[in-house]
Amino acid sequence: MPFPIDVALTGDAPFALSGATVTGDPDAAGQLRALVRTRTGAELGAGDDIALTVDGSGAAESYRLDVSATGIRITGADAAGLFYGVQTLGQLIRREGDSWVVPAVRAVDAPRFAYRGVMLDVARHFHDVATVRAYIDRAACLKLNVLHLHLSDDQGWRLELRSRPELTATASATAVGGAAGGFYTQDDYRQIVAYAASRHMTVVPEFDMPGHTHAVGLAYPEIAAAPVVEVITEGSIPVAGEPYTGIGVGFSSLRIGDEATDAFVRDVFTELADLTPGPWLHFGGDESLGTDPEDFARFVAQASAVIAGLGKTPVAWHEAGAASGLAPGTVGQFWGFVSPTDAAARHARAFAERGGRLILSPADAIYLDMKPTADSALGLTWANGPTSLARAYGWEPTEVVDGVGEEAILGVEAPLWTETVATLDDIDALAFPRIAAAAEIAWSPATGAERSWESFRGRVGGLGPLWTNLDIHFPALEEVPWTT
Ligand code: TNX
Repeated sequence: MPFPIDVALTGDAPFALSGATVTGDPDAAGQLRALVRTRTGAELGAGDDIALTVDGSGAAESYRLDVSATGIRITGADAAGLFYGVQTLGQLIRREGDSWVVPAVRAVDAPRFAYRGVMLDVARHFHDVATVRAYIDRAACLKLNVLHLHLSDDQGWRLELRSRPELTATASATAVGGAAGGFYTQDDYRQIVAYAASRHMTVVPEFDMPGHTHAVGLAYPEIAAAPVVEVITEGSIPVAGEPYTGIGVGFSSLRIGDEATDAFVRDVFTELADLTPGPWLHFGGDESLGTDPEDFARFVAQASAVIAGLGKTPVAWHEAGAASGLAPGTVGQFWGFVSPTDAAARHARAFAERGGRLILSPADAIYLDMKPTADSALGLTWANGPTSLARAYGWEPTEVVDGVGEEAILGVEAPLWTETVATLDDIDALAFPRIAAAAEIAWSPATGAERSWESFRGRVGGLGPLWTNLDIHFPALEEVPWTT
């Protein structure tokens, strides 16, 4: 999981893990040792039963895996590919009587899409570095390679900036429902980025603008427009200058066309670019319902140009496609439904027409914050929820937006908004097992004998013991035949 391009049993006897040894790439060997220890309790010694190599040949992130009765070889095209081969091996470990074995298989594997993401909203509820690391581990073992961090919203600003210390000083203390807030120091953020890199994940940071900026107004009232409370359909009414702890959206906006706002945008993205080694910076652009459309277009042109000028690729939610001045090459993140409205499809296509590509996050399929079942205690339902695992699995990226085919698709991302999500257990309860559906859609070939709901649900069920060993508190959805 996700299913490989090609995998077959060889007919050989299985490889016995008891007393086995490992050699080769030290990072991958360390990761395999930890995985085997977690799964079986056994320690791999030093020696060449299991050989882990990077050989530089093949597609980016690809690997080959050969298991026979006498040894295991994993060869990655690059370090990421080797890491993914180790994850596949971890999933193959099983009990046979009293021992742990790996069935004799040969696999050849590479990803379909280069961008395979999860998003964590750390603004509605703050999630500390330990929680983010745990989420990175969960995503990486499913061969996901991007962590998008939603670092600012109406409820709080979550990253310390040297150029703008007022943001975290005045606008980070609270969260939805009056929960405690928090923020990442620059060291925290660097730690997250480095930890993600060690699991072959790139961090895509987002400061959401020009809407979703009520918190900015706590620090800089002069650049915040008055709240447009008429647009709120859910949650409490905001008051300018006071922290917002409700879950309403769309009411806030920066004041556009003001020199102080321009300076703010330049400062925050310049510092974010300095802190971020990855190629992408996300500037939001969603649900700016309280922003005049012409101002919105002006803002999108400006913010995307600032980011492009910093040598980064701008990313924005699909509404930003409405702006004719969008910087060429900006990546769009589509969050409409699997059958989109005309406007959502048109806005998404606009990115491709300007030389950018699309990240697909159809809300009624892979929004991890939708309730998985009607009786689930956590989650929202606005995106045609509850969203079953079957629905999360049953969509194809090239069939969502007319005119946006394989070439125009950068990848797939599963967002987890956190209005109802306060702890790692909450994250597990909503992300699992649907995160596996996102991973398979992002990684595996679109078609093949095992690309079916029946195969998928069986393979999800087979991961139950591994996820339990990894201390993932997944809900035992009735859609899945769980292996116990
Ligand atoms: C819509 S999707 C939002 C978020 C909310 C989410 C809740 C998107 C780009 N914006 O502000 O948190 O719905 O599901």
